[in-house]
Amino acid sequence: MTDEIKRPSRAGKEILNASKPQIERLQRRLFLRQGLSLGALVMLTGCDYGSLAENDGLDRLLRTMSGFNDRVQALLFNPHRLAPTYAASQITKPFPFNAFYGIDDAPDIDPDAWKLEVSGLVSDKTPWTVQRLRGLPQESQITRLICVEGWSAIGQWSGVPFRAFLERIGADTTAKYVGLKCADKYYSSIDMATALHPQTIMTLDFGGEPLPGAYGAPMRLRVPTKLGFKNPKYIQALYVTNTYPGGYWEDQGYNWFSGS
Ligand SMILES: Nc1nc2c(c(=O)[nH]1)N[C@H]1C(S)=C(S)[C@@H](COP(=O)(O)O)O[C@H]1N2
Ligand SMILES: [Mo]
Repeated sequence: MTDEIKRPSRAGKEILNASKPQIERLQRRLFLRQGLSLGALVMLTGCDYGSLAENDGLDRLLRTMSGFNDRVQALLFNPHRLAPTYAASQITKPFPFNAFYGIDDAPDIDPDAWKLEVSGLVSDKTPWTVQRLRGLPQESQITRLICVEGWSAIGQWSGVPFRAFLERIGADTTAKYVGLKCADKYYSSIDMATALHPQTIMTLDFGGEPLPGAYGAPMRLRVPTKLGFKNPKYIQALYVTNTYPGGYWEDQGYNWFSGS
């Protein structure tokens, strides 16, 4: 597989008419084999997720992209570029559940007893309750969650913009990473530029209702500029750090940046 992609060739302008299975294969290949994300591809080709889904030239693109890595992707990240948004009529129902286990084993957390621990490079380490988070300004988005396993789905998520929260707790926003720890032992981390991105939200509601158990209750991070696995559910603790925190899938070889 990697042998095919030694030679860089022309950029992704020539992409035409791919089918949905081809796109799904592309996502998987970019991600697992080349260490590249759909988001990076999107950045480099200048097309959005929507137009990508109607286009092709996958092998050529793979060759073009194969030399890039996390560092390059981080440099390419445009903190002002927004992920595409959708109409309410486009929301995917039923919305898929995904985790590294089956739905029956999803954590069942009492939102009234839940506390979010905050640590690392922040001045206020007071734990947060759902009620206190709901007291902060809320934002809503209809965006697409893209899973590396080859599916995507559109949903509506609302909650506290992560930037507002980080500012509120006196986070050192010059630090490199925000690490996130979940009740199911899942963990992930994002770069600070992505943490401060206007569409990165601490999600409390899904489809206008409190986040259901399957989708990460009581709080998950929604990061529409990144692939699904960088959207941790059931978050219990977060920390700001300059030490690379890794992640559940990231530590098994998935590309860490995985975003646009
Ligand atoms: N805590 C936790 N968060 C997680 C995961 C997980 O296994 N545990 N899986 C990730 C993956 S791979 C995807 S695609 C999305 C799926 O989110 P959904 O169940 O809302 O569709 O959650 C992400 N967040
Ligand atoms: Mo995923």
